[in-house]
Amino acid sequence: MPPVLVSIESGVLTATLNRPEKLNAFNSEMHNLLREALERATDDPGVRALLLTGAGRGFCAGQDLSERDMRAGAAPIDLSVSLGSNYNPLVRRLRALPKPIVCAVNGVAAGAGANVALACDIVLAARSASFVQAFAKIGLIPDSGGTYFLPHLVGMARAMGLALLGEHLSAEDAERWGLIWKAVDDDDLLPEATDLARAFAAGPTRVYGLLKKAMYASEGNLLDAQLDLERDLQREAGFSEDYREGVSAFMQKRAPKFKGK
Ligand code: LHQ
Repeated sequence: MPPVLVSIESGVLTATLNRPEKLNAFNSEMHNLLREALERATDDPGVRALLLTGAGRGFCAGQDLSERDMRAGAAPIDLSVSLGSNYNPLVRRLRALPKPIVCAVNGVAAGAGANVALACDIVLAARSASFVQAFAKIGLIPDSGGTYFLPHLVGMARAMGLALLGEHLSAEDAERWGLIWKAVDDDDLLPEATDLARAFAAGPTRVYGLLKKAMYASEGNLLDAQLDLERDLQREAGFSEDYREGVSAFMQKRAPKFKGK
């Protein structure tokens, strides 16, 4: 079985990390297939939303630790190569994808696996799932955006605790802390995440892309720059067919039929 399963239905591209015996830890083939899936999600106009999840009892355990020779005397490994060629492009791609990304965290999300989930736009997690910044436990610092996402999402005190202690944070606490959108009952996770992704795929998806751009740009902008950006992106939204349709549907008291244009 390929380490990433891809299917497209109702405008949603679902990418399922699929190395369940290793809790879907990343190897290079998984990176390659996920990159291809994200490229397809970006380029295919029939894809209007993305759903990312994992097969089996885990979401993703980060880097496959069994791939590296850590014996005494083995050549030291330059981890910046793997971050530069795989993890950083993945996080950048997720953030820049001009379509909404729903992440359904079906089980434990550890190391880079946790931070890849946090790079998605809306994170739902099964109540039995947990988030673990496992890095310090193996002598590393959080990567794949961890040192950025955590302080932004939950504040420095909690970010530091999560990173230094590497303890499991339950899905419910993750919701309570504002790390994720929602914790749901295990059996409801995939149906709820799929419904959400399908609703996005039937929504004004081009405008969602602009919304993502504005929202994420705010993390590096002061209010003045953000107001200018909103003005420019709203101009673009205002020229969209979906804006015309949204207002017409509202005035005619009917459901809008958005095309993502
Ligand atoms: C695994 C893994 C795994 C291989 C579970 N690899 N087999 C980026 C760039 C460059 C370099 C370095 O790093 C990075 C980013 C990173 O992601 S570094 C952080 C890597 N991840 C971790 O440190 C997490 C390691 N895993 C765990 O701590 C636990 O497995 C968690 C907490 C995820 C789950 O614990 P359990 O539910 O108790 O499951 P388990 O430990 O029994 O794992 C089940 C199997 O999966 C087991 O194999 P086995 O053959 O014994 O059944 C594990 O060896 C395997 N597995 N994670 N990352």
